[in-house]
Amino acid sequence: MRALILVDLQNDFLPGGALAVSEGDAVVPLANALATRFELVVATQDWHPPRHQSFASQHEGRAPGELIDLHGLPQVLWPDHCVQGTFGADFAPALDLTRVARVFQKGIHPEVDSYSGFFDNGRRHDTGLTDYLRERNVAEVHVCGLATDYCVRFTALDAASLGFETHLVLPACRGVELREGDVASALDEMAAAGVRITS
Ligand code: VGL
Ligand code: ZN
Repeated sequence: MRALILVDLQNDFLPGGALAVSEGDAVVPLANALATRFELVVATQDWHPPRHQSFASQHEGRAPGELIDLHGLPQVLWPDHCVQGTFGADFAPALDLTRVARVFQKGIHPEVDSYSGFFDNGRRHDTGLTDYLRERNVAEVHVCGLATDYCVRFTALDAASLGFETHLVLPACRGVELREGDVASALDEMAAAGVRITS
């Protein structure tokens, strides 16, 4: 069985959102079209409590884009985004949710960020996605969404490390590109980990 994983297609990552990804909105129609070609479609949703520690606003004198140590893990500080229950955390209105069998929320623990749809960045909490896919005999996953250099990257890397044959649908991804080259190095890293990049 093959599954499609739609990563974080939420208002805050679209142009005009709190953590806008350039051309993020271009991904949505592609995701809708892809979804018709898979028997199983799941989505991840960045879903932070209001004072999540990945927010620069929670660290005196810090600005978005800065790197800190958060309980022993490197943490990029972000603008407040995808706060539970807000418009920014909602899925893009143009996303066809009728084909999404289940949503996996992440980033819910205030003290640790969670880029991957499988585990948090410290690999302490599991979203349940691994078991969900294994119970349905999924052997192959295709990943797309936002953002290529953060949540898409870590979701694909975890999928590959868990033994799923993992494909990245590159045209249906866009990156944050905090620093120039971040998307290119993310693609190199994924390819080196066995992720197949489809264009
Ligand atoms: C993401 C930064 C912070 C993402 C989520 O969806 O790629 N990036 N939270
Ligand atoms: Zn986040």
